[in-house]
Amino acid sequence: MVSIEDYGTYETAWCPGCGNHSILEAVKRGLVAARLEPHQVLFVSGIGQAAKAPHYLNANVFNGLHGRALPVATGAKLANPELTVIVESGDGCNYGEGGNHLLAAIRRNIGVTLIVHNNQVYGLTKGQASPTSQEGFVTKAQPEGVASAPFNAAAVAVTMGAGFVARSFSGMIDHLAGILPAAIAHPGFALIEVLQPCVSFNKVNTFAWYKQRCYQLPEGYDPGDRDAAMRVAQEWGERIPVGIIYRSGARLPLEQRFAALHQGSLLEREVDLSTLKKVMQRFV
Ligand SMILES: Cc1ncc(C[n+]2csc(CCOP(=O)(O)OP(=O)(O)O)c2C)c(N)n1
Ligand code: SF4
Ligand SMILES: [Mg+2]
Repeated sequence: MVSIEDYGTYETAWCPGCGNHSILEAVKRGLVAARLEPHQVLFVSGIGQAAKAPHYLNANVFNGLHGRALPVATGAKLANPELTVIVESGDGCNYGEGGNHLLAAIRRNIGVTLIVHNNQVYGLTKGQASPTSQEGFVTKAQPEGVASAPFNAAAVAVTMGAGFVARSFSGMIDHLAGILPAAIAHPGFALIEVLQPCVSFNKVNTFAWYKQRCYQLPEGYDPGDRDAAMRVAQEWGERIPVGIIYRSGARLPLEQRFAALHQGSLLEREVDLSTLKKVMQRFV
């Protein structure tokens, strides 16, 4: 039986007090709760402090380019649908440079779980504004304060009909560990946004700032009610809801839509080199 030790313990390069430490712990606990062995899981990440998280896990890892984790994860899932594919990266990586890939993943409904560490800043590159930085947030690169309105991923995901949309907070390890197995079990694209402090470069949205605001969705909340989910997803400010905001199994995942893939995974197929050569000849 899988245990938390199977996922290893490694020295990290994160600042003491960074929310990433708790997220890493919650992810390990969530994988164990999902009864997944390390060899059954592939983590794909981009570049950033959050994107280092899979480096500290004993599982399969592909570390791609900044903003480009989702296309790699999509390819991996199509080639081997048996694999549990998880993308883990930051708000800059997934909502900025990789923003269009996020929209494509939702539209395609690829069976990948996306964990976004949202610290509302670019941590690795030392504190520039990210797409989720709040208006007026002052940085060395934005000395007059951020002029753009922040990106609300949960609201966008619900609007676009993503089948699993959740939010958690690095200060709630059990909460996040509880959501992860549900996201992994969801057939199709699942988004978990995790709010986290960056103690070095975000002195506004601190641990206390999130702790004061984050509240768990009440017992009777129905994540199947899309209108309610639209309202909840847009709530941000003095109160920030955490939990499974929206869940719907209405759409088939991308990896189940192609007739060619019904004959077994690409991974298991023989490579027919003679046919491949004939195809290549046409381009000579
Ligand atoms: C194509 C490309 N553009 C920009 C960068 C520089 N870069 C690396 S990490 C990063 C931002 C990281 O922010 P985020 O994704 O929020 O992660 P965090 O460090 O906050 O966890 C940027 C802009 C890069 N490495 N590659
Ligand atoms: S700079 Fe911020 S995000 Fe990076 S390790 Fe330090 S606290 Fe965490
Ligand atoms: Mg960030």
